Amino acid sequence: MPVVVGAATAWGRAALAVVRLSGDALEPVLAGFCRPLSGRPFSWGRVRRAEFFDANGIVDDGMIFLAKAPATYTGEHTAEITCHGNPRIVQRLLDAAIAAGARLAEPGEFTRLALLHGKLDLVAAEGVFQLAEARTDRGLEIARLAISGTLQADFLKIRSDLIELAADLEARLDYPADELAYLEDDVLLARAAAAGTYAAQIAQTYGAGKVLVEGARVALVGAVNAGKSSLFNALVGRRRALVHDTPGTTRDVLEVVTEIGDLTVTLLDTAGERVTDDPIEAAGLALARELVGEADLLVVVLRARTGGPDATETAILERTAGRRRVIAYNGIDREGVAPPPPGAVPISALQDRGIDNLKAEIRASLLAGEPASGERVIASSRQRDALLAVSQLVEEAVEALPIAGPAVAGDALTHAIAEIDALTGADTREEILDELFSRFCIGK
Ligand SMILES: Nc1nc2c(ncn2[C@@H]2O[C@H](COP(=O)(O)OP(=O)(O)OP(=O)(O)O)[C@@H](O)[C@H]2O)c(=O)[nH]1
Ligand SMILES: [Mg+2]
Repeated sequence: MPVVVGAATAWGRAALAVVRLSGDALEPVLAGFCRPLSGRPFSWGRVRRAEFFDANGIVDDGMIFLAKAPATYTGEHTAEITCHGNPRIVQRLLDAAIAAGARLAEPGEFTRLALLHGKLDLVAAEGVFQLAEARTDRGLEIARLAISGTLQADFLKIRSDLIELAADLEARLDYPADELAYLEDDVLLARAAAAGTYAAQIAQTYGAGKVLVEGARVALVGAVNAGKSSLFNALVGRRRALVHDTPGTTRDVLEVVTEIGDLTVTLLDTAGERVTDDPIEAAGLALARELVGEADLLVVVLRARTGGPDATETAILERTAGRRRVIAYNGIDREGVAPPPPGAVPISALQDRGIDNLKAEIRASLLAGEPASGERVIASSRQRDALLAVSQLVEEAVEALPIAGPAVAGDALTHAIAEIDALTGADTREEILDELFSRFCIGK
């Protein structure tokens, strides 16, 4: 394997930075740009002070730690260089390592090597990614569930349950009942259903898990003049969006990252809805619809009035009924307005009233389905999709057994097991890995 090199720390100014190398032919590469300050040669398992150089002379001095394969993160020989935290220094060290025979690591390549050498399973590798991403303490806990092997063990338990049931079905086809004792149908069905239900239960935690790890995208939507931009400013805590009593003020989509409780939220302000002949406004509405489609939660802003919602608002409420949403009834400071419709949160963006209530609703809605601390939560859409497929296939097996018989039911279970193998990495197809590791930073 060639030696790969990457910056393991973020690209910026800091006290220190770390450059990492991995590969079996590590020593000749190091000799090309590092030398020990003590004069004694580098040795495995030791931290040494060192000087780093390139063709133009000394670049920096720092520490170097050499670890011998296979007891390393990647399973290959590795070196970790700690230098001063200046991107120019890091760039020159990377270039010097490349000139000495290394290759620049791909995103996530160190973790991919670890996977390749059996140091990590696929679920734990995702945990490594989540650990760097996590925006909350619960997010860190979720990443630990993946890294520690707890999740993997659960997935393998579902797998072993299904293997047992599939084997039972298989045996029924090959051997008559008087030769072997089989599970009663209802016992087998109950066990299969339990495994499928458990898979579905874990899958359902994805929405909350993703929010806790990665944060959420929340879009403000509503008719023109509802007070979306005013609310946007109130939620962000500063005047960021233009507010005006002319309907159609907002055209472009505005995005600001803010905190709602302990959650990191990317808040989107969008153009208000109305029928329009103006091509720019229409383009703004089309852009809003596209970006709103990807949001984790909608805040539907209704304008408080003396009557109920108007036709545009009614259409928006109907269209968003299937989405995760919170309804804000804005402008309760206005004279003689009707009480809020059921479930809507009364607010005044102008007077900063009800905003904390609304934030609490947004947070609760984003975390709906979050199990108690310590229980299984996932934050990977890949895991969610696989678990949903497992539960679906198990359901098919359960339905098939009494009608179509053990061959068809067994076939569905075999497919479910294959899904779990893809999930845990027993089946490490290249495209799964490419998809996964493309999301990593280089040097991880
Ligand atoms: N009385 C009162 N007026 C408000 C409140 N919120 C917003 N307004 C006023 O309503 C008008 C429209 O507010 P915006 O925040 O620009 O509304 P918008 O929904 O962003 O409008 P568009 O961008 O045109 O879709 C402005 O004159 C605001 O000052 C409120 O809570 N109470
Ligand atoms: Mg606006």
